[in-house]
Amino acid sequence: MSVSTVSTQPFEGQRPGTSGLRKKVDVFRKGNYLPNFVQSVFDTRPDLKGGTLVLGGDGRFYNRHAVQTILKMAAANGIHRVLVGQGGLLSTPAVSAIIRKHRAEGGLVLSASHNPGGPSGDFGIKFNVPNGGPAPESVTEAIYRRTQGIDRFFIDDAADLPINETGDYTLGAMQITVIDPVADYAELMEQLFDFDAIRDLFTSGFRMRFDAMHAITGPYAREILEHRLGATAGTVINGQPLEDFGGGHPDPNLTYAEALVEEMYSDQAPDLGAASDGDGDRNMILGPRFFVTPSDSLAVMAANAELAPGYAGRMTGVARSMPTSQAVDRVAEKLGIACYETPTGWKFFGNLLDAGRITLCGEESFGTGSDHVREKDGLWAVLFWLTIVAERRKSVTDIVREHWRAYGRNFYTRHDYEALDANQAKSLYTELAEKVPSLRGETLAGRKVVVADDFRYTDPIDGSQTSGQGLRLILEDGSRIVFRLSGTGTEGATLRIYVERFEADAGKHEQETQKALADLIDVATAICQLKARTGRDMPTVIT
Ligand code: VG1
Ligand code: CO
Repeated sequence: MSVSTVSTQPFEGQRPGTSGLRKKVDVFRKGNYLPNFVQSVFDTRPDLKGGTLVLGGDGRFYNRHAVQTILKMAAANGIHRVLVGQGGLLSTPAVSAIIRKHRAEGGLVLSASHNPGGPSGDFGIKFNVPNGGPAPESVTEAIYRRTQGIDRFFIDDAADLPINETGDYTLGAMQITVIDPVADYAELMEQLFDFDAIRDLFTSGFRMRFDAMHAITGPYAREILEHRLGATAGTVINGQPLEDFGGGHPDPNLTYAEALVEEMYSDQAPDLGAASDGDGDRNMILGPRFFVTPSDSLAVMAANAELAPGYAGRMTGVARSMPTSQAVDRVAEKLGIACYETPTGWKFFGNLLDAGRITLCGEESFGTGSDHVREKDGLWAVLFWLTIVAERRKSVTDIVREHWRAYGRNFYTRHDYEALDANQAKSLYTELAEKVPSLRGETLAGRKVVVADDFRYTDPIDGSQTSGQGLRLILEDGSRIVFRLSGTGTEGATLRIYVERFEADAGKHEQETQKALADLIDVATAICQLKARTGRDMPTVIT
């Protein structure tokens, strides 16, 4: 084998955001942009030398090229073994499961998740640590610091590796094992859920539609839902991973999962609709003409966890990201288990999961997961819902309505203003951050403001601190308005406004969400002077 040492120069802006380094494909294709970042990971993670690396991505444009480059760099950096998904494919939760099962020293996930793909879309790369989860900030910051001083990288001059068939190869002293992307993951799911019970549900005539959005979950969903669980062929739509996701935006929400939403709101709607995102860690759950908010989904799962074999009798606690609604808090209180509030991004759940403090966790952004891996997990959430339906034999809608009757309803919405001018958004946010503390004690929408701050978090396990995690206004009745700037976008800036209000009165649970929250939404947009500063008065996406 012949290893080259290639001299290089640092690029600006290689600091990972909420979830990895995400940029336009054009940026990744510039010179040594990708090798610089990968070498920075290898340089800051000495354990990888002589160790095992898991490698795969969501199949978007540039995935194949990046896999080849990383394999050759891994060999040149003395990695002992790489487990790579066939065709370079692996979902984010599968990477997490494989790192854990094979005790790997880390993994590289190639994905920009819910961001669009294709040559003019986005690409991304994320490093996961040995617990299977996204690297904590201390690690991403070390990688970032390294990118600022990098002056060389190592690469093997080999020809491209055959990754289309499973099997073992060597590249110099490094072993490459091309694995079936689905096998380990499917086996884990069989341990957590009663597949016989779900199979019976399908046999009884239960119909579902799963929209893989031409992203990574297609092969996983077909194998698990159609082959192992007996859902009828055609249950999975858009199941073929495509480099540009078929031109779509692989974000499973009411705006971008058009085909699914149209069917679920038609007279032919199946009993359950679900979708996942680019890299397979998000999920959306729908009943006929009924949308389950991700915050409610987490609460319903926690309340019904005893029905799933993998969770019965072992719920220690739950966690949610700060902007996620407080619906799950009510369940935790009733169950008498702990409930933690963390900053946005899955990396903040890692320590709590490792320490056994929590069993389930989730975010309002269509993410739910548990201690089975260290990432959120789209298909897992779907299997959890199928379990609840199979055991209770009730519709998705009835399950949620009954939940509201038992716990009260947390009306919740998120308004995203995407692709704002970056400078305008920054100045809006900076000035808002200055103004927020002064609102404490004021009256907004008829209620007194009791908390007005910028959310900061101290990790209860390792004491690490994180600040600047979102501006909060909490009113005396528990209602909340939260502002955040996205850390995953690649075009301009995205402002997210989260609004929540609790309603105990079951007679008022059927209100339309936007109406139920109208006064708080008006207050939120007025406080940040949205229209005057950005020219926008309509969100890009409402969830
Ligand atoms: C968004 C979500 C956040 C999620 C992150 C990664 O981040 O709000 O909850 O963890 O995406 O999800 P931001 O910074 O844009 O708000 V994924 O599916 O992109 O890995
Ligand atoms: Co994702």
